[in-house]
Amino acid sequence: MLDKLTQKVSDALRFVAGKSTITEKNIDDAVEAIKMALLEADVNLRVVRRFVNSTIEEAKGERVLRSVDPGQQFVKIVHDKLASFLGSEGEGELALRGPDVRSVVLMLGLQGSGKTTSAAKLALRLKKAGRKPLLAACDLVRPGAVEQLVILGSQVGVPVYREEGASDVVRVYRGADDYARKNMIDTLIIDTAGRLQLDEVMMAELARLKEAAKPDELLLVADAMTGQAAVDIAKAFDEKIGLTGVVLTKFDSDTRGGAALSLKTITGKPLKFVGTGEKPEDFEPFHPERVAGRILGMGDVVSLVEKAQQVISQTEALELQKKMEKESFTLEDWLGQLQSVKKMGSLKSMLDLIPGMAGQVSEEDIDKAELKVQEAILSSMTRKERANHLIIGPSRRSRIARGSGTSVADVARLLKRFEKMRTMMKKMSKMGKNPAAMQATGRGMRAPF
Ligand SMILES: Nc1nc2c(ncn2[C@@H]2O[C@H](COP(=O)(O)OP(=O)(O)O)[C@@H](O)[C@H]2O)c(=O)[nH]1
Ligand SMILES: [Mg+2]
Repeated sequence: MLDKLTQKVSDALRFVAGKSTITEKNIDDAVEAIKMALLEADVNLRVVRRFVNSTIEEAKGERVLRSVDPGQQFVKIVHDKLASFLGSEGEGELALRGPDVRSVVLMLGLQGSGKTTSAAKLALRLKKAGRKPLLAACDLVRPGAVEQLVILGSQVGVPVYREEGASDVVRVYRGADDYARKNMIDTLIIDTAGRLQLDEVMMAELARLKEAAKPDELLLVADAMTGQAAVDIAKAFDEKIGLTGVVLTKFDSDTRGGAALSLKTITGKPLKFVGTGEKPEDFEPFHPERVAGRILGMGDVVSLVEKAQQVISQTEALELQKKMEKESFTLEDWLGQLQSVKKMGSLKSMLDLIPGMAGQVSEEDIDKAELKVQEAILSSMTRKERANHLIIGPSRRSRIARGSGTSVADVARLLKRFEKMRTMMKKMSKMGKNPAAMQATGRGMRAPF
C-alpha cells in the first residue's frame, strides 16, 4: 500500500535526513523531489502547491536551519505537514447519538466503490463497540445487491432489513425504521445504489432518502485506486447531497495514494475510515499521523522522525515533571503521553527522559495490550472529562465504557489507577530531588502505566 509514494518520498528525504548542516538549496532540492513524488501519486496539483509552499516556508524558518539537527527537524516538518494535510486526529470519529436515540448512517458512492462491503464492515465495528446496528438494503438497482448485503449481514452477525420486490427506497427506509423502532436498534446503516458515473437519477434518489432519513452521517465511499477522480466525485456528492465524511476503500491495493492526500484538502471532508481488504475486519479508523508515517516509509526515515520527536519530548518531559510536582497532571496529559509513546515506539525511552524515572522501568514491565485499552478508554472521554476526572460519574462511565468497547469496571479501574498515579508521581518527584530516598524505594516499584 502506498508503496511507490513511500519509496519516492524516502528517496527525497535522503537528501537532507541525517545531515548536520543543511542549506536552503538542500531544502529546495528535497522539496522538489517530494513534489514530483506527490504529482506522480496523482495528488491534486493545488494540494501539491500548497504542500510545497507551506513546507518550504516552515523549513526555511530559523528553527530548522539553526537547530542542532536540521536534517531531522526537516523530516519532522514534512511528516507533520503530511499529517495535517491528511486531517486532524479525532475528526474521523462518527457523530452518532447516544443509544437511546437512533442514529442513521447513509452510505453513498459510485458503483463498485465498496459501499455494501463497507456498510457491513461498519456494522461489525459498531456491533463490537456495543451498539445494535441494522443494515437496510436500499440498493434496488444493482441485480443481486440485496442478496449481497444479506450474505454480508449474516457473516458479521448483523440483521438486514429488506423488502421483497420493493422499488422505492424511501419505502424500504420507512420499513427499516419501523423495524428498528420495534427491535431496539440504535444505528441504522443504509446501503444505497451507485452508478458507474455521476448520475442525476441516483442523486435524486439519494436526496429523497436524505430528506426522509435525516442521516447523522453521510459517508461517501470512494475507491482509493481512482486517485484524483475520487476527489471530483466527492465534490459532486457534497454539492448535491452534502457529506459528513469519507470512507476510502481498497487502501490495501497498490494505490498511488493521491486520493488520501487530496480529499481532505480539497473537499474539507474528513476521512473517517479506510478499507484495507475484502474481509469484514479489514476496516480501520483513519489516523492522519499513521498514514503520514506510512507515506514517509517505515525504515530509517521514520526513525529520524522519532529522534526529532525525542528532542521535543525532552522539553515535554520537563513540563511533565512540573505538572507532577504541582499535582496538575490530568487524564489529558496521560493520553498525550500514551500517544507520544506510540509515536516513539517505546515507553521506556519516554520514561527515561523523566528525571527520577530513568532506568527504573524495563521494557518487560510494560503491558502493550493494556496500553491499548487505556488509550481506548481515554480517547472515549471528552476533553472536559480528561481535564477534570472528578466529573466522571456513573452515567459518564458507562458512556465511556460503551464508546471504548470496555466495561464500566475497566473505566473505574483506570480512574483509580490514575489517582494512584498522581499520588505516586508527587512522591516520586519529591524523591527525585533526594537521590538517597529514590535509591531506597525506587527499585522494584511498578511503573504507573
Ligand atoms: N481489496 C479490497 N477490496 C474491497 C474493499 N472494499 C470493497 N472491496 C471489493 O470491491 C468490490 C465492490 O464492493 P461493493 O461493496 O460491492 O461495492 P458497491 O457497489 O459500492 O456496493 C467487491 O469485490 C469488494 O469485495 C477494500 O477495502 N479492499
Ligand atoms: Mg453495493
